[in-house]
Parts: sequence; structure tokens; C-alpha cells
Amino acid sequence: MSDALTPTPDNKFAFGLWTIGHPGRDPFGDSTRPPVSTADFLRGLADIGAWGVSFHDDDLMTFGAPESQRRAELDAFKKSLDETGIVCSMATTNLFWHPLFKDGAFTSNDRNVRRYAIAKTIRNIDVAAELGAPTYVFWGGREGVESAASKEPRDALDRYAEALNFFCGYVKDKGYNLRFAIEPKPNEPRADTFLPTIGHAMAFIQTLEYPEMVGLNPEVAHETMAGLSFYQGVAQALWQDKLFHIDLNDQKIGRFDQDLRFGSEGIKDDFMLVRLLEQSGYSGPKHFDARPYRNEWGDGIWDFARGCMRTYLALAQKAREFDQDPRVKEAMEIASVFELAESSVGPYSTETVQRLLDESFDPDALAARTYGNEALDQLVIDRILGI
Ligand code: GCO
Ligand code: MN
Ligand code: MN
Repeated sequence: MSDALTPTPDNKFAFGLWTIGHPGRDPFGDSTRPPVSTADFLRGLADIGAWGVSFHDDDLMTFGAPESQRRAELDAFKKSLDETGIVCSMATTNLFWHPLFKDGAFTSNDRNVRRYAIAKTIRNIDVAAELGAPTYVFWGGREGVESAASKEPRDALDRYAEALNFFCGYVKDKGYNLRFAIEPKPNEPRADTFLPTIGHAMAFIQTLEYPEMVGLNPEVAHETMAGLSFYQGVAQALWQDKLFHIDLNDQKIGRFDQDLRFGSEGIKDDFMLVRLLEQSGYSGPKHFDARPYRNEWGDGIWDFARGCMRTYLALAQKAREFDQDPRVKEAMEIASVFELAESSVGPYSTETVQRLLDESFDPDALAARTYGNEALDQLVIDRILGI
């Protein structure tokens, strides 16, 4: 049965190969369920109405295996994509699992580790291009420190920028249709990560050789771990045309990275986020980087995946209802929400400054006005609760 809460490929929902099939291993315990084969994973995605899949090089092709085996694994994946109609929507490099990356990848103090990391990435950029993935993500899991004395952070940022500039050069040289997206995270697995938040990453991008080729892949859990508003971060990324991709999941504030089902925790934040994405015309993948509860088993892992998409669609519907509600429009008028879209003084000129200075303001009247934010916010809550 198809209804507004049943996903279709048009919704552009995507999942990473490492997500739904995650076997439940954590730092304190081993796997709690068998892994899902790539072929079953893609079939499962097609069955639940998902559209895209993303991968790390090592999810797809066995690390260190002979080239012939890696080729066969890649070809099998391509065949499954063809059979299921699932699109390869994003690719990334695993630069965190192997012990060689324990001091970092692009920012390791060891030059050979850095060169190896760049070569590993170049090889997988070729795979991404072959699969037609339009976005290549950089999550710097190991790019950071425990001991601040162990790295000169300005050198580390130079090396990070050098690597990204190199990849931009490579993609331009090859003529690939590929953009890069940095995924900030404040900590975990390192104590402090370079480019810890959306803001740090956006400022860094402006220093690169081809800033237009590099944007962001922000993640709900990562800004929330840092106690920041993901909604505000995404809004600024959109404002700066830097939202190239998005990792949706959920997270309790102040915890380890939980990777919870989208919409399972911060329902009000998620409502505002979905409203923002839907209104902004963001047309990239809605990519879930989350995993089923560790005690889930069998079809339960697909309940998790269906839940991520269902909640997104439900919140999108709630957001439309919210914006069509005349009481909301009225409350927004009281709060002067629409007035914020009007310019304040216009461009600077001697005339505009004079006009401004000649104007008389009544500070007491300005202080005495009301904004009605309690009533407006209650309408948000009422809409979410469906009352
Ligand atoms: C994490 C990250 C990763 C990345 C992935 C793709 O906290 O572990 O979110 O899951 O998103 O490596 O770059
Ligand atoms: Mn994460
Ligand atoms: Mn992520």
C-alpha cells in the first residue's frame, strides 16, 4: 500500500553499507548478529523503498586482497546495483580501522602514513567515479590527538588542506563529476578531532584551492555530541551553499556517538530539521548513518531502516501542515518572523547613513513590544503531538 509515509526512490533515502547490517559490535562487546551480505543488503534496500547506497572502500572490497579479488567484489556490487535499481549515492575511504592510522591519516606525523592514506583515497575516488557516485566524503575519524603536545595543529591543518587540494586537482585532471564533503565530528575515536564542527569545517574550506568543489556532510549526532544545534549548523551550511550531503541519525546530548534511528530522540529538533531541508530545496540524498539497537535481530534491523524513513516522511508531512496552519501564520506575524527577511538599512551610502541617523527611535516602545514566542512554539509542539 502506498501512502505519504511509504518511501519511494523519489524520496532519495540512502543508507551506508555499514549501517543497517552493522553486526552490533561495540567497544565493550562482540557482534550480536550476523552481518548482511552486500547483495542481500541492496535487495533489502530496494524492498523497503530506499534509493541509494554509500560505501567505504573496505566495506566493498576486501582490504589487502589481490586486485583480481577486489575487482570481482566490485563487479558483483555493480551487478547488484543494476538488478535492484539502487543508486550509488556517496563513497568514502576507510582511514580509521587499520592500526596504521592510529596517529591519523592525512594528518599523521608519519609522512609515509600520509602518503599511503592519500594513495588509498585516490584509488577509491576511481571506484567512486566508476560507480557514478556524485559525492565523496571525508570523515576524519583519526585526524586528531589525545596529547595536544603530539602535533602542531597548524601543521596538521596544512597537511589536511594539502590532501584536499591534491584530490581536487586529481578530480579536475580526470574530469570526474565528483564533489567533496567534509564530515565534522568533535571527538571519538580521538579525544580531539581536527575540524570538529560545521563552523570549523566551513571556515577551513574557504582556505582551499578550489573551495567550490568542497562542501559539508554534517551529521545530527556529531553536532549534538558537541552540544550544538544541528538545525542552526545545517541552516548556515545551506546559506553558504555548502550542504552537499547529510548524515541523519539521532543522539542524546553529551553522550558517546550513539547512531540512533533518525527521529528516535530529538523529535522537536528533527521536526525543524526536516522542515528546513524540505523548504530549502535541498536535493541531495537523505542519508542515514545510523544502526539498529545492539539487541535487534533478524527483520528487526529492517524495522530500524523503515523507521528512519517513516519518521522523516511523517515530519515532512507535519511540517507542511504546520506551515499551512493559519494560526501559525498569525503567530509568525506577531513574532515578526517575515520582517526578518526585509533588509535593515540597505547598502551603505552617505545618504542611507544620514537617513538612518536622522530617524528617531523610541527605545521604550521597542522594548515594550511582544513577540509571542511561547504561543508560536506551542503550535510547534501541538503539531508534533497531533493535537
Ligand atoms: C562515525 C561517522 C562515520 C562516517 C563514515 C562515512 O561517527 O563513525 O559518522 O560513520 O559517516 O565513515 O564517512
Ligand atoms: Mn557518526
Ligand atoms: Mn557519519
